[in-house]
Amino acid sequence: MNDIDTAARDILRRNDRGGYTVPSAGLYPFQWNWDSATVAAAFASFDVARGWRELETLLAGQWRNGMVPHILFHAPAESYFPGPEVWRGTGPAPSSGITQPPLAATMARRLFNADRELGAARLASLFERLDAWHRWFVRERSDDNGAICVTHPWESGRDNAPDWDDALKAVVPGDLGDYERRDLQHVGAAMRPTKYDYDRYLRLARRGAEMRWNEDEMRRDPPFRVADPATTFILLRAQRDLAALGRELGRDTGHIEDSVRVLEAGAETLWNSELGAFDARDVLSGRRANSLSAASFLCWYAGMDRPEMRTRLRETMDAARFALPSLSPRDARFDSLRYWRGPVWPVMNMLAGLGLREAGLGEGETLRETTAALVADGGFAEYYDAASGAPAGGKNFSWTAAVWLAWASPDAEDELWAR
Ligand code: 2M8
Repeated sequence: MNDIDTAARDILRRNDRGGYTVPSAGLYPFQWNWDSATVAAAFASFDVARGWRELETLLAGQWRNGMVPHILFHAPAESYFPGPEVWRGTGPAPSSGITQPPLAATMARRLFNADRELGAARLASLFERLDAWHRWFVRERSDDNGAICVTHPWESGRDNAPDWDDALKAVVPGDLGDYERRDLQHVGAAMRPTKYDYDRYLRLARRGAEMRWNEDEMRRDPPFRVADPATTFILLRAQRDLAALGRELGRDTGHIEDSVRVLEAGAETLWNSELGAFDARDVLSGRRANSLSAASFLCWYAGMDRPEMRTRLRETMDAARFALPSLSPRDARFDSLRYWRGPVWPVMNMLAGLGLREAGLGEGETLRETTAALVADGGFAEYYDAASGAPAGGKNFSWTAAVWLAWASPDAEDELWAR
């Protein structure tokens, strides 16, 4: 254990609200779905039971249809907008009405590897919930080809990625009345999505709330539905991991293995031959986003490989001062500071890096070293400016501390990622 490990554990303790970890005090004062799953992976190194608790708290928010919300509003907080009064989630606890990329099963596998006896006991009650969530994804978010879609940019976790720009033009914000963004009280406007984006985020949230998040109703004439490489790759990986965990528990996993094959075929349809990379596709217009992004490089994490992707990776790493930028610096829309339009995100580096390592590609180690240096120099930032490496966004950030502990630290226990 090194000094940065100690500081990272301290952040997780400080952001612990009792059974769940907030991403960052003030800026994000609730439980976020894929942040929590990342935090659970970090607990595998020093408090396995607490890691399971993180996932249990998250999955306790599951809706009857299987959806696991992207935010659970466990306790009131004034420092964030839009809160529960906008979302009006219909699950067992106050929540949003959309989900986020399903990292939980993969991170549960790391916890399981850390203590198999405890893992078997804790997983027994979570397995069905994870399975139901993954089934919900396939049922409610597949396109006709088996790729997984997002119905709100926030559902992707990559909120203002250029992947959604074209599709968002079809969302008419209408009269939203006055609303006050609270994110700008915590971080500079140049780091955040624009008002143009926020108007559309809000319209989509209000539409869902008005329809009481009834998926059948929302699917009629949807304003936004985009097949997302990151969510597709993450679900594909999560299904592989859930099947492995299910076999450990002696469960029937045939339907999960079938789903893996459908998702693989779905992911193939995200190939953009002009770009030479996996890319988002607007299901409503059929148009491609034409973005070579960090999402494209999650193919190895999903167990998929393409010679062209290896070339794109090398080109992107050559063009970037700090890898991986969330968007290729060669793209005209690249912005080194603005959130998901260029900056380096440790969580994406970890997922891409794990896949690269499993595929035997040396770039995985380069990503790990770059991430470790960014954290060592800049602290546990939400993300890092892709041009300068400067820390950006929120401070004392849980998932950055978690990525350090689970993967970037020289003392991270790599064997817990064994598959
Ligand atoms: C960011 O998203 C939230 C909305 O969900 C926001 O900006 O208000 C994203 O980076 C998302 O991926 C992340 O889970 C969340 C909390 O860290 O913040």
